[in-house]
Amino acid sequence: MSASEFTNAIVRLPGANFADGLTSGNLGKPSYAEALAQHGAYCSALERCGLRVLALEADLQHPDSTFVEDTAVITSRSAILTRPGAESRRGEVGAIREALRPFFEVFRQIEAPGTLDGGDVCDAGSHFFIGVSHRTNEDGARQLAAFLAADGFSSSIVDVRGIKGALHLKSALACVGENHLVLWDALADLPQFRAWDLIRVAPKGIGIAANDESYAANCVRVNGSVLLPSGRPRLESELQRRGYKTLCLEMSEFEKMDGGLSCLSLRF
Ligand code: CIR
Repeated sequence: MSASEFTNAIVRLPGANFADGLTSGNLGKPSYAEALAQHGAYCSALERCGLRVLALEADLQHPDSTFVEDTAVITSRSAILTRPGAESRRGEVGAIREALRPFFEVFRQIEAPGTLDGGDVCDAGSHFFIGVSHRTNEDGARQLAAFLAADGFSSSIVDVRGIKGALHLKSALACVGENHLVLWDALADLPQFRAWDLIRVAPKGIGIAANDESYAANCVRVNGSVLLPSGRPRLESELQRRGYKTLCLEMSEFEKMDGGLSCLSLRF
């Protein structure tokens, strides 16, 4: 079950050079004005869920820095600073450490040769799933598992390197609480998820959603609500059917840069 009672969030405004960040997609160039508007709506949604939102200024040195989630893993006991897999993103971490300083006493750091992106870490309550991806390597995953174990959390590794389209584990997996995982079909048969109730997001839908809803696997439980990208009615109704309150957000400009809902904030 996900520990989803949060009081704070840290976000960073997208910069005017946001479109210069890393992307593998072919969805076109994002509009800065629309990204700002979508980011504003995202922050308002977090506030509506009861969070105090600390919004950091845009960092033009790092066009991907609005995706703050990749720079730290937060547990109830400590803040673990990452060493992002993309070299262009490593300089984002220092400022996040400063922003987190007032909130945490215990800081840990992933060290070379380990690499780890927060997008590869799925907090499922007392257990964490750690993705090994093209960003997070085995050494980074092992370092994180050791830090988590020291704090009393179990973890398991999920290798997503062979899963097409999965930049990170959380591109394809979310824990929404009450023993429910939202995940891509491609992960559904793995033994790591056997004890969980699975809500599958298939690449191609049927009926009311014939479109590809896979982007919505990156949804986020925030206190009483599940935030998900708008335009994915099949997942939305699957969540509602199980009693979840849903809140849909327009995320098109972040999707163009391979970013999902979870990566726009650190929640604690
Ligand atoms: C990157 O490629 O690093 C950014 N353009 C997107 C990062 C998205 N992060 C995430 O989903 N946790």
